[in-house]
Amino acid sequence: MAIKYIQFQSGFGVPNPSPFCMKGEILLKMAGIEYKTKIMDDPRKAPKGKLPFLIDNGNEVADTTLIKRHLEDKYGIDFDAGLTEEQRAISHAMARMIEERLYWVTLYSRWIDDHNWPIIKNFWFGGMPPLIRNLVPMIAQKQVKKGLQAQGIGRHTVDDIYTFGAADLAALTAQLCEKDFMFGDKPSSLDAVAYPIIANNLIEELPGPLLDAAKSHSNFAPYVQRCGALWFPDGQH
Ligand SMILES: N[C@@H](CCC(=O)N[C@@H](CS)C(=O)NCC(=O)O)C(=O)O
Repeated sequence: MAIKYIQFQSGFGVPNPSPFCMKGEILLKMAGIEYKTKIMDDPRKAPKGKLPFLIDNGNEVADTTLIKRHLEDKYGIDFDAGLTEEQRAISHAMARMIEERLYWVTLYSRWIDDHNWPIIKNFWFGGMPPLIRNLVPMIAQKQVKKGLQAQGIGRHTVDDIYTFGAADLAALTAQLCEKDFMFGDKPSSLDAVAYPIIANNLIEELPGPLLDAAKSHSNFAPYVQRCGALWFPDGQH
């Protein structure tokens, strides 16, 4: 029985507007495991209130780090085969940087930024019945604000937040350098984390300091194209 992979809908010209949903799907593709995608709109219905998650033979695995571990343990995959211990350590640290900070700056740029919020609001909630079309996004935005405060990033000035994000993108452009993938000519687990966040920060429809920073790195656009051609040759899924 094929694995069921539950994630958000596509949009904004990227395979998924959620970098975590892209990551989980790329891991499945890298592992060469058959899966079927199911779209879920409301993450509150997910086992841990966040997407993505997968169901493998009745076993629910929620969180992309646990999905990665599940694929490694159950199917004997080593996403980082060929990397040295030092490279694995760098990969681990960079993945944490992306997921624990750059992701939050990206979230801020979408849900708090005055220009981008109406676009995001329309994307996620525009299809709702008129009576709740304004109420639900207001509640959801409040939740995101709370999350940004709890994580810590929301306590900084706008300038500092975007400067943190730009520094993370600068670290990624330096790591990628002239290589095809983060650690050479073969993709590894860091590409499953880096490509989604870079692609998501190159969305022209969502302008701002993060897009400017991402566009200033000339190796990003070809990298996104290369990874997209490899994992999402049809554009979306
Ligand atoms: N640590 C989780 C993070 C997943 C995550 O943050 N998903 C976001 C979408 S990118 C989500 O579902 N957010 C909904 C919410 O927080 O209510 C993972 O690695 O899967």
